[in-house]
Amino acid sequence: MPLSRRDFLERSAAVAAAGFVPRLPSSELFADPAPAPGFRARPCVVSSSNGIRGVKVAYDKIVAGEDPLDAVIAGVNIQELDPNDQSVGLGGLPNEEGVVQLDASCMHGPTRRAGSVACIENIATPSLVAKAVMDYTDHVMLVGDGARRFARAMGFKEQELLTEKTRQDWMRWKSRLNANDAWLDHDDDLKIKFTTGTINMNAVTVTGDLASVTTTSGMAWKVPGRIGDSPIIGAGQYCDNTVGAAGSTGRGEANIKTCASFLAVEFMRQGLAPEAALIKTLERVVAMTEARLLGPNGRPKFDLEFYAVTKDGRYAGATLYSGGRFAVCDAAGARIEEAVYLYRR
Ligand code: SD4
Repeated sequence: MPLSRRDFLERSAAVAAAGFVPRLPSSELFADPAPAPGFRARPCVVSSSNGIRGVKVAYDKIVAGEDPLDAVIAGVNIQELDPNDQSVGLGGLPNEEGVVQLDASCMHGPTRRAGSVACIENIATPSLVAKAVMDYTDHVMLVGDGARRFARAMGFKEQELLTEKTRQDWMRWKSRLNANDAWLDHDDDLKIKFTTGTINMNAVTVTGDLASVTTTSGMAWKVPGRIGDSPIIGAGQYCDNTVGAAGSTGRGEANIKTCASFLAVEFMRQGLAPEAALIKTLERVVAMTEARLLGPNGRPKFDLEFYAVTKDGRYAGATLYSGGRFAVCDAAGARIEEAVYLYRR
């Protein structure tokens, strides 16, 4: 005979009062196997292809015994401070009002901590500000003016991040927006119409300690205040010291909806190789894509890239469309490799 709700509640209360309700502490529910004694990983750093200089810097640091998060942040700082990389930090493409607004986040596997800043202005290295949020506050995420003021308090120097080149690109974009507005069109070709860029970098040390970081100027010409996936823990990057780390570049709006870096790490936790984990993650992204962003063949009109490393040092890069590349550095040196993909272009 089925139990009425009242009977059920009464019985449950009696069982609970008698102390018989089976309960597992969450640490046991989610326990991951501890590495075997003598465990050794293959140290490795993996990143988006613009990190080809940075992966070497980060790799040299982790094999010298430095902390994996300090190592990957040093790796991405190269791009953040390079005025010619128009996808991050100094020289990053601005929002529609010509203001550079940056996003970054990081995770430190061994201590299970995370930090993030979003929509921060005037600070060239938001990855370091994200780490400062992690190191010096009880918070995980600071945005906008609060993030900038925090950075100042931590000793970061403010500077204009719009370079002459990005200012001109922005003005060209603006003048071409509408043939009937008051801006005269330039004669020169507009090379940059709508671009994305970003750097994500993940590392594993010889002892299997992991870290991840993502930093970006986001989508060029975005609506002021727009925040992408890069500063969202679990979207722009994610790291679990028992499993691996993953991060992303590309259309952030697609990534946010699937918490895709978290998902990729969870697929690796289930035992999938990094390539398979990233492909399954891309399939989820496609399944969650709204109709207006699908072409007639049912495939997304945007691209999205993922990078992952496992606790034992296996790695992968994956893209929606063929032709994607990523950077890696391990004992064999720094190099660019072809990413696995979901669709042939
Ligand atoms: C964003 N994911 O803000 C970033 C942009 C990017 O390659 O990665 N572009 O959505």
